[in-house]
Amino acid sequence: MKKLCMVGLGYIGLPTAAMFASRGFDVVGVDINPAVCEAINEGRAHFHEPDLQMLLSAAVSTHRLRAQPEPIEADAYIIAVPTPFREGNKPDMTYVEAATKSIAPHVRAGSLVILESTSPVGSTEAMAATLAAARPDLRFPTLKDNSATIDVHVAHCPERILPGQMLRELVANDRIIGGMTDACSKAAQELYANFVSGRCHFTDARTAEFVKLTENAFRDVNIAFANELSMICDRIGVDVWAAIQLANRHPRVNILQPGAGVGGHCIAVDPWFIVDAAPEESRLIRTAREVNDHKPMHVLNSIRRHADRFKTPVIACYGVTYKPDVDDLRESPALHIVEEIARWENVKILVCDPFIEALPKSLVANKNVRKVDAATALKESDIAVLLVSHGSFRQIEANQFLNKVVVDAAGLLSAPRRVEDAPRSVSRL
Ligand code: SAJ
Repeated sequence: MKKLCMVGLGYIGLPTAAMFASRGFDVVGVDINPAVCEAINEGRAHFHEPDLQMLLSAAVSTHRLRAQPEPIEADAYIIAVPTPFREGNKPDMTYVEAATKSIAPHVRAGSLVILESTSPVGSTEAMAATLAAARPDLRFPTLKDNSATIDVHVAHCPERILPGQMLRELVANDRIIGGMTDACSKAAQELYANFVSGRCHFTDARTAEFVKLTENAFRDVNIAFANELSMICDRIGVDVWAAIQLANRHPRVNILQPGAGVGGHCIAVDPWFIVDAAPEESRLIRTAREVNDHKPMHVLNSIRRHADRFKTPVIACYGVTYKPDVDDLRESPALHIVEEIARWENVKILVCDPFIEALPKSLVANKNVRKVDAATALKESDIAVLLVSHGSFRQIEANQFLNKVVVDAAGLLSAPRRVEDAPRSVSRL
């Protein structure tokens, strides 16, 4: 049985580790967070993702996956740790560096080391150099010599899976395989062939790093276009959702959806890695980031205008996660909006989100904020702020908001079928 060491058991590492275990690998997952290791060893996923719990339970109960704080000797290592940014929108590679150093004593001739974390161009090379410095007894690849004899294969194979559809995409998506040398690419492809049914595309490590950043920057720029349209439409009094829907009837137009802003740990972060590498040339990518980062403020201004018409408004906020149908609050623009409203005087806030069990930590201290179900939110609020289009919210009939003021940043009430279904006052953002 092949042994795999997965460093980082978060949103990418855990599903990937469980998938390898399901294909017969002996998987040791490594995480610096003891609570994460404990949950996994009890067979509990520490976040919600469709079918993950089932896959994990099977992997743990068959002893094919276990979690611990330290790496061990293995045939293959995958590093899937966070790559956030720090002040000045500069990439923070400390987790990748620490993970690399932690595996260095354990790699041996024949090992394969893969970096899956989304990383700035040059990171895989830097990872190989770190390993080489720690292990002078082994030969590591360099980008300069494709045919050199090496002991350890090193590659960048960026993850591309979409939260909410991770397990399906893990298997079905094409993969970019960026080996430091051709032999490294081949070794990495052989590993992923154990479960990937999509195609594996070979390239070099630097191109693979850039491709991944480009994918997320593409999405960010396109969401920024939609968000900019929404703010223009708000000013000129056009329903942006209807306008986009109609524009998309053109065979070569495919505009994405506006929203409360762009959240999560990927799209809102990765474009900065490109801007950091080539600031003068990345004007569009930087502007897109700025447009998307400004969108929550635009939504807040609209809520403020409506709230000012009430003495003590009760504001129901629908959705706090970073996107629909996930329980992930990381960099959530919706949560940021609710946190801001909670600072206002003389407002009461009802938070309604079927994906969270309790109020997020950042809101618990606020006495004017309560977590409620959808029925209570509807009954007790003056203003409905629609922030995330969770599936259950999409079932709510527009006429339920008839006597309310609505700020719709999620497109939930777009183009009501009958005019009489329209709320008393609605701002579509
Ligand atoms: N959003 C919009 N309008 C849209 C689509 C998304 O406002 O039309 C918002 C979402 O609400 C959310 C943010 O953008 O706040 C990001 O959501 P997302 O679904 O676009 O992407 P992520 O961050 O969940 O996952 C992305 C994916 N990348 C691409 O689609 C190019 C995923 O495939 C990557 O694996 C992931 O980043 C990652 O880990 O890099």
